[in-house]
Amino acid sequence: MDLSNVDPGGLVLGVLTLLFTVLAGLAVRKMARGEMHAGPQRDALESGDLEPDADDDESVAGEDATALDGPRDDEEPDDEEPDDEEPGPAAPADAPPPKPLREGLSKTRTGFMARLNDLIFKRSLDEDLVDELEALLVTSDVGIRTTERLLQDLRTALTSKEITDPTVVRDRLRAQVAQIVHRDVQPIDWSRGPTVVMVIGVNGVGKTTTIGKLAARLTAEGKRVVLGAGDTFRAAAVEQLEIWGQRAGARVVKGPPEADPASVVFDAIQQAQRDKADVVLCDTAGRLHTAVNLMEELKKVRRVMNKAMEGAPHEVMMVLDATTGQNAINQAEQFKSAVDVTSIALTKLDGTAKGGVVVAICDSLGLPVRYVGIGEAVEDLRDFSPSEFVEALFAE
Ligand SMILES: Nc1nc2c(ncn2[C@@H]2O[C@H](COP(=O)(O)OP(=O)(O)O)[C@@H](O)[C@H]2O)c(=O)[nH]1
Ligand SMILES: [Mg+2]
Repeated sequence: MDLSNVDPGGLVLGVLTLLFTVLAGLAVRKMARGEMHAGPQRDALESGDLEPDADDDESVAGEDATALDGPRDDEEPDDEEPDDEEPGPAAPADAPPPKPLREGLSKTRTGFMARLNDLIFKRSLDEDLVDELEALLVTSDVGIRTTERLLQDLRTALTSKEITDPTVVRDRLRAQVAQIVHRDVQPIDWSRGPTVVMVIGVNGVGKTTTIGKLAARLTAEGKRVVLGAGDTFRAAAVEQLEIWGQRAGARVVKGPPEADPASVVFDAIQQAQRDKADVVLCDTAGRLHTAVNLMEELKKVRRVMNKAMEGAPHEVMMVLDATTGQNAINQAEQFKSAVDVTSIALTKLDGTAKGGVVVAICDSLGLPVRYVGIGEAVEDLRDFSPSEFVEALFAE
């Protein structure tokens, strides 16, 4: 063969083109394999035979994860302004100072305290007053059993006409309420690297919002937070969590549409371990086709969390909506029998005149109330302080 006719430049170009084609082909095949990796992992979780450390660094979590400060380049954050239905946190820069708890309780205060004052200052202090107080407390969602406990001492004192000053009635009631809501609660230990919190509760109680507020607060404290989008029942729930995650600067780990929630939280915990995160907050569904399905799913999610990290979840926080009154107690009992609930977050105290439910919850569930929600903004999630609550409730 006579090589003198071959153009050397053309030869080099030809070889380079060939090399590029081969490399591109390899890359495409590798990407396709990465996508398909999610299937077997989910199947393994479903059958329950996934070993704790079975996942490797090619976990699907990384590909589905989104983060404000992390590897996120597929979406424009500006497109994700919250709408009226699913509001995000208020902008911290021009946010007004946090409203006092007393203001958040204003509906309860006018509903309960005004009626209490009406009763004790306008009626004679005798045993009939006990019946009136009983009716007031029960209609404020304190619950019958708790009401009886609260009024035990007052009943004796009023029947024997021992009390002559109305303010004494109020002070004694206040002392009784304080005694019931007071608990020595250990704060959450955030130093477990990561501390895993499973958030549960029926649809619409405020799980996602509470997670978002908590995430914002924890990242503001300098903690690294990962959110697990375990409510895969509705696509909107994942989007809502992503909005909060973006605002808070927390990575959101989600699965493909209709993913197995246990798989998503597994990935979230593993991602958090890789990220050396301090906290994983896992959202869950609150509604499935039947309550039995929901409870079974939550049990499975809990089991799989423990496979991802021994000891997880460290906290199972049940979110209750204060506006649902005594129903909230029934919900909590139902969830408690399925998963080991460790604490309560009580939302929407601002939206009810029946804040007495706090007293019933503290009295009857045997669980600490960790947080209360008194509005939709970030700063409206408060640590529940029993003394502050009693003070705000009984303030003149
Ligand atoms: N007023 C008020 N609204 C709240 C509070 N917490 C949550 N919400 C609202 O309750 C609605 C349902 O909340 P969401 O987090 O989506 O509930 P989820 O279905 O349990 O996740 C949303 O419109 C929230 O803004 C609160 O403390 N106060
Ligand atoms: Mg939700």
